[in-house]
Amino acid sequence: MEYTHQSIEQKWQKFWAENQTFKTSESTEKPKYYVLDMFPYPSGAGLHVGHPLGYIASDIFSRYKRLKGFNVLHPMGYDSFGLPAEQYAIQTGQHPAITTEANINRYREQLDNIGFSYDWSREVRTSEPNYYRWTQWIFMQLFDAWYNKEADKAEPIASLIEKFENNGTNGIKAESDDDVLRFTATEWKALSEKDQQIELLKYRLAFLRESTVNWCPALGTVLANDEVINGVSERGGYPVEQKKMMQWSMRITAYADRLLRGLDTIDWPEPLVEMQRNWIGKSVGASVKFPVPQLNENIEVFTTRVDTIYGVSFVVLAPEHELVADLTTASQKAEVEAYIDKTSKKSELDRLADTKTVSGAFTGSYAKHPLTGEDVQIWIADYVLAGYGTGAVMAVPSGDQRDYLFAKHFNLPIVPISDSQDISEAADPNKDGKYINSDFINGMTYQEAVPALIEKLESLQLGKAKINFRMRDAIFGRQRYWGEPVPVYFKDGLPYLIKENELPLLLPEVDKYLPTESGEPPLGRAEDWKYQDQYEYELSTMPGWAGSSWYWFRYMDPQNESNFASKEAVDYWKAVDLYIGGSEHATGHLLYSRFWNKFLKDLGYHNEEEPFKKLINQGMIQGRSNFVYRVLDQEGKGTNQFVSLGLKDQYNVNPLHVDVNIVHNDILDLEKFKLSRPDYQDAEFILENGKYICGTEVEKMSKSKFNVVNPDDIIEQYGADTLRLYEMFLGPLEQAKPWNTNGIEGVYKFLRKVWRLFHDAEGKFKVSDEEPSKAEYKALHKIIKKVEEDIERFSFNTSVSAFMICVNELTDLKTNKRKILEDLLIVLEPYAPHITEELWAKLGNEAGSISYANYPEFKPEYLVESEFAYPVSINGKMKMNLPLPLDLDQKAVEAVLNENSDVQRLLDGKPVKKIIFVKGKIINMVV
Ligand code: ANZ
Repeated sequence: MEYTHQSIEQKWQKFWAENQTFKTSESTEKPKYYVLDMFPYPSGAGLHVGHPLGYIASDIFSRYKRLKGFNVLHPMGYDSFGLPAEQYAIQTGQHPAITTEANINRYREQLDNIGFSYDWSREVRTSEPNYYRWTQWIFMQLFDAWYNKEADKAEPIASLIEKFENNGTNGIKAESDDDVLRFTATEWKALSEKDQQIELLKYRLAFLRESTVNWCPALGTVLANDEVINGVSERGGYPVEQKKMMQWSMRITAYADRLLRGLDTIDWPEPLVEMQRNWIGKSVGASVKFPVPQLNENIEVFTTRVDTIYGVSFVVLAPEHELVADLTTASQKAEVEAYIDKTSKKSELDRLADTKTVSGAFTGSYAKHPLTGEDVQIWIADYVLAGYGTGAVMAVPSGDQRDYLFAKHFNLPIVPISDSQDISEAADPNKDGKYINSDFINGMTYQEAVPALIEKLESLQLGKAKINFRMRDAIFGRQRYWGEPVPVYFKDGLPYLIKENELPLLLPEVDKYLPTESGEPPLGRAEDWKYQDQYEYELSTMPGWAGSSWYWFRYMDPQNESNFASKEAVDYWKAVDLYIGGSEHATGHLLYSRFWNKFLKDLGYHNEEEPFKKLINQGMIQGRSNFVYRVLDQEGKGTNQFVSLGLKDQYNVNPLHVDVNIVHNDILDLEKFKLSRPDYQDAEFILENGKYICGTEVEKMSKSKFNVVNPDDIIEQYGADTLRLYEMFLGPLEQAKPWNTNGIEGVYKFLRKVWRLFHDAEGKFKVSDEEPSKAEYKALHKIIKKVEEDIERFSFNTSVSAFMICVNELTDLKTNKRKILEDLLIVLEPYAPHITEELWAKLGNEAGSISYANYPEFKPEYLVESEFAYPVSINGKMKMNLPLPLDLDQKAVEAVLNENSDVQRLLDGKPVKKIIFVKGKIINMVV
């Protein structure tokens, strides 16, 4: 019998499903291991061969861990709320739930074909009410919580209310909005219910606030910062503008420091950790107040270089700064307003990116320098961002490049701060410029100057040390239909939570998936959709990242009706041990998940500070496009002639993408090409060596480039085991690499060779129970060791080549010994689960059990070399190599040398005075 992948693979996939082979439970003595894939958004296009790369790697790892005796949780599900299904719904009227369901079924079929060892009984779908009720529940906990800086954790809002009732705001250290009131307990109690709620909203971790948002008119929704790329929406590439709106937000900034510290405790790729660090953007500095006596106000600035304060020659506010209107004098009004108008059209990114053009406007007012008391001009300029720090800077042209350009442009004073000549390093504490221009810090080092200045500013009540984070609170709302409803209703204009036992708040039906005529989100169309028949529900839905910010918990206990997951399940599975997914989620999903994880920990629902202990980013698989070359006529018009790659330079040609599925090893299938499009029907070919060779190029895998390869087609032709091995064989997991089917035959051939080890020349199953030879054991133990080491370091590609070498060796040795083949199957099982199950069963083992076999123990003694080729020297000069058994001692070696005719010839009769022998290293004869 030959190796027939179709029947074998279908048989075992059916077997695994029917026997629930990979169903995982918590009641076992085995140690746990949790392997997670980033779950897919089920798009209409289905999977291409790039998608399963990470899934195959994680499946290999999961299967390996099972063989190593672990109780492995390896689940899969769908991130099924989101824009594409909704866009499709708008175009076609089809309910997004229906499209989503169809897409999920397609995905499931494709995933099943690859032979993954998922525990499908734990599948989750974020758009299902029994899932999103818990997303809503977490939102409610966040609404009902505040961040106590003293305890460095979130607490129920009740504890804050209690503090207000006992001591007012006295002694409270909380993360909050900037405009919180200060009050005594009596004053608090005297506040109306409404005013109390308004105040509490400034502390809640989920809260409503007016914020500047990325508004995308074409999509009719707000987008998160990481969904806007170069000023346009990530999806669709539509323009995005800045707009002020009342928005739900998440106080992720309360966790900034913990998010930063946690990065030191997890095993993630360094570039990803660095991206999160930059995104969080911790800056250690000071806030300094510049008094404005005429307004009886201070301009507060944030600076990381308080040591440059004696070089301040003006201050600059963001055009949106709240004091701008009051500061602007009558004569400057027109200019300032024109400038503000101009700025409002620029996105923050544009403002940051443009470091060359200098623009700004003078307000006409002056502030007092906090230490010298001198007047400094107050300007506005768009290089100062409203949302960062305090939205104002002290400008030091002799220390900061942008301030320098600004001063030069507007002819403002430049006050030197150090004796260094170079502007850019004028006061750089790392270069040894000395401070000048201030008796107070002259002669100090930077390390001395900073604390001295902060102390002085503190004593004047004009400044203090401050840590600033670049990260902003996360917007948590979209004006779209296909998302989780926010479990909130409004009474007197204020938000209130619905009751927990009213969850889930179901997504209502609407007649169209578009905003209402009055510009309200689509949920505004739902008829009679009111809380207790009278109160308006929140009409925006949760953002795409809500459902994915906690999904790994739901897999632990997916059917739980009374909790997001039971305490027992959470205590057992703890955190994800290995997480594999794309690097595009660096600052979105991976940051939000860490935030929600920490929050749920603070409330006592679990004990893990970090959700994903180890993370690997799989590299992108790019497409490998093929081209044909259409010959052009004199006028440059396309003819029906196509010239092969090697001859194309002799013609005037137009390269055209050709579907990679009708090209084999870069050779075009001429008949299929003619059939592929009506205008190719009469195509004529200029061939080389009787073949049409196509050109190639590596590009993104995309329909428009005709280079999409569907895993189903590969599986049909070569089988899932070949696909799995081949995807790994392409190169290191983390690296980007082009898909290239050219080498797949080699992998397929390898599996046929494996098959043949178990069969005789007539194809009859035949293994022997004889004791294997040393050479056979050696080949086996080499692969046992290699694969174990490779998988532990996530180097999957190197295992595949090692398998090939091993099977070649065993083929040469004509191995068919059970003792060798049985272990070989176990080692190969994670990579090629179907063929190994089949052969395992043929060996007479209990069906299906190879997934739970024991990974063979590596025995080093089989690899110990028994022979060594000694370099033999005479008087220190190397003369020859002499292979000898390694267990020979000096005496035995001397005897061999005496007998050996080659050695004797070299000695040419000279008497040997001494033989220096180092076991396993050298022989030197002194004559
Ligand atoms: C005076 C100074 C002198 C500064 C000097 C730098 C160099 P990071 O590291 O990014 O936190 N800054 C503060 N708020 C700003 C805002 N809203 N928009 C634009 N720039 C702002 O940098 C903080 C520094 O960036 C601050 O320190 C401030 O300029 C500026 F030789 O103050 B510095």
